[in-house]
Amino acid sequence: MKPRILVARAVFPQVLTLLAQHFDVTANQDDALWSSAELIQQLQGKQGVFTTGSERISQELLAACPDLKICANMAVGFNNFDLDAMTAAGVLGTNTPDVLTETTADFGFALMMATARRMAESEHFLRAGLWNRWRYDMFAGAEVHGSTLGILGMGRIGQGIARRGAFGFGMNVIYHNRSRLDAATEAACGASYVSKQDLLQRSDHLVLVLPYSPEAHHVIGATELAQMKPTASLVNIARGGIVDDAALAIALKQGTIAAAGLDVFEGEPKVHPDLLSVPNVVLTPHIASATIPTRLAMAQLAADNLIGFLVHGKAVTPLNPQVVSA
Ligand code: 8YV
Repeated sequence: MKPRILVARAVFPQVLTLLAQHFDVTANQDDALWSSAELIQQLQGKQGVFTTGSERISQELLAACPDLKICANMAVGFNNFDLDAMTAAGVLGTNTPDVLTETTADFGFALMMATARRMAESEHFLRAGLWNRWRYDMFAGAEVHGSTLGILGMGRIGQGIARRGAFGFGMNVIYHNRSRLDAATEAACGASYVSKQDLLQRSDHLVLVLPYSPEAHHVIGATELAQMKPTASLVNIARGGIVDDAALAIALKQGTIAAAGLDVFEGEPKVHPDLLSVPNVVLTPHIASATIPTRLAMAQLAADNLIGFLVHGKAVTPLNPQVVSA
């Protein structure tokens, strides 16, 4: 008998076809959004689940789904997993690193440029029929080339953004991270390590790429925003909750910083109403990894993790491999 799995959200049909070769698959191609009680119900008798960042795997869910052996997230971030509870319950978690690095770095850089050069704000002005003449300072933004790019969180995606800035745009790239990179990696991405305070004070464009954790909650709030340059822009492609969105809306209104670009939000898909009414912010709906080849590679890797583990006993990108060796 084939193992039974749940694919919790709509996914590329070819990935479902691949999964169906190995598993008895329950799919959700209508992309219904289930409550945790509904997810628990759908998971009864399932050994594996294909999740996205939107499905929370909690201790309660694990306790109610004793057959579950693996949760394969189609995301590099896994803050929707209670990984400690999964390890304690003997459930493997997997994510999708590497396949989205360059695509996400492209987007982070694009969002930084759109924010600095006021692309969304000026486009709205044009669409509203307000453009009736050229003016010397109309939507004058901040310089990108030659300016200082700050990166908070220097993992694979942060390094990709650093390379783009240093070698593509002649930017002075500084970063802060929990641990400093080795000299060769710093040189390969053209970045210098600074304290968090220096990063806040010196960046013309500050891009956040750190993973979410309770320690990272509101790492950028009113106090940090007050340390930034009034001409600076802030970009968050990491996770909602890393920035205090209410404090950011106030900072944007008051001119504490010049502009922001946000792809992730606290409590998304809800967006803080004050962010919707300030003009100097570019807002996108969590699409940093969204190209078809990359999303397909992510879905395929999540599927390979399910097949690798449930069929061959070895996942490709496990998060808590100690579960398997235990
Ligand atoms: C996903 C992401 O699209 O990989 C991540 O961590 O944030 C995005 O690439 C999103 O989490 C849906 O799974």
